[in-house]
Amino acid sequence: MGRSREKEHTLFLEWLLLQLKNNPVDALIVAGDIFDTGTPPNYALKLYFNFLYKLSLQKCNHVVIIGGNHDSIATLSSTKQLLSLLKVNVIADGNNLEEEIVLVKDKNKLPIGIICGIPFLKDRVVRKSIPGESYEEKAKALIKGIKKHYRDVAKLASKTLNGKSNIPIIGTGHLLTKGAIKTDSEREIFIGSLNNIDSSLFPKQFDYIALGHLHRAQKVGNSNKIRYSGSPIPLSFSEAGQDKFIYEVTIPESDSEPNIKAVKIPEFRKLRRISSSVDDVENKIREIATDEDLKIWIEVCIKSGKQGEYIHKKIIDIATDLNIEVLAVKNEKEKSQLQQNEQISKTLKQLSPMEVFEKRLELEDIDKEEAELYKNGFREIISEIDAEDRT
Ligand SMILES: [Mn+2]
Repeated sequence: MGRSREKEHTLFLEWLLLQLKNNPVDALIVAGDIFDTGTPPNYALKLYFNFLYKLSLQKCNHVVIIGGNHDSIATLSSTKQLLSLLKVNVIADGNNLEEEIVLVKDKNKLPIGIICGIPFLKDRVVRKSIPGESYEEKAKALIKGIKKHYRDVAKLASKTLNGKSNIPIIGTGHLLTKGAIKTDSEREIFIGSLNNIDSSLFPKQFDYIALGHLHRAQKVGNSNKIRYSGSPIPLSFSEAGQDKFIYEVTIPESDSEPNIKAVKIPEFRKLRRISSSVDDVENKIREIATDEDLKIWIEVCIKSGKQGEYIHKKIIDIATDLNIEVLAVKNEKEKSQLQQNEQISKTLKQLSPMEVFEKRLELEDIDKEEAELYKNGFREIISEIDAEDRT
């Protein structure tokens, strides 16, 4: 929506540094999607490097950063060697298994744990292309490849420990697993039926699994020790008001379960969705008004009542007086009426590449199943492009 999130990210990183200062940990894991794009703006790079520099001055001896589907392998790798001087392990791609094994040591240099840093695994990293393979065969081979990669890393970790079973192994990865709850702002990772990857993917050797990709903090399935930490700030109005967390995980020396503490991240800027009739909208906006350092951002959905330019202007005026910024006013009624009406004329700018593709497919005389296959293929292409360098 054309707004910079620099302030919120700055405040979050300052808060995180303070948390780690007051409560030092042996290792910090950042489970991918360090940046939102392959070509991050300079302010974002500055925040990243300054954070890692400041953290290196505190007591955190290990930082593990893995690449996500939004990250460019080239961007993350370019400063990998330099960052290793600050005890930051950047694992950008899955091409080198040894690199994914990070030995965590205490202040006497004795090993106290292993972190298996598994980045977002691109198709070409885990699957050999075979000519003439069908879409389903490719998807199957991909899932097999991902599972094998996780197993191989876990095996290598066990081998590194050489029988010392009291040392915990922590896995970290960036992927979408079955049964997880999405919001509408995660860019789709779509590789075949990747949704079929369930928590059985994760090797038994792992004592805890820190996952990235989904924006909502959550457990995977019924397991307490497989978790998505979620994003530190809400990235769209679909996440408005959602609590955000970092997880502080303590793994006991005995074989017992890890101790997990969810530490709530302050809401540095409030995002709120207001759904209301025209008559009630002023009251609803007044209800959320508080004295915040950063202006509250709202999205207003008008469900009923007289609409028009005048109403939109009135909403913006009310909000401005209350130090609230209106990012969007949506007309719910109009939208549902339009959806019923087939003759929506949209400009190309309003459509996503997927929607354009779907519209084109509608012109073809093919059955639903076949159309689904084409759509899946197209999603795969989009997710590949998203993961590449974009300018
Ligand atoms: Mn992701």
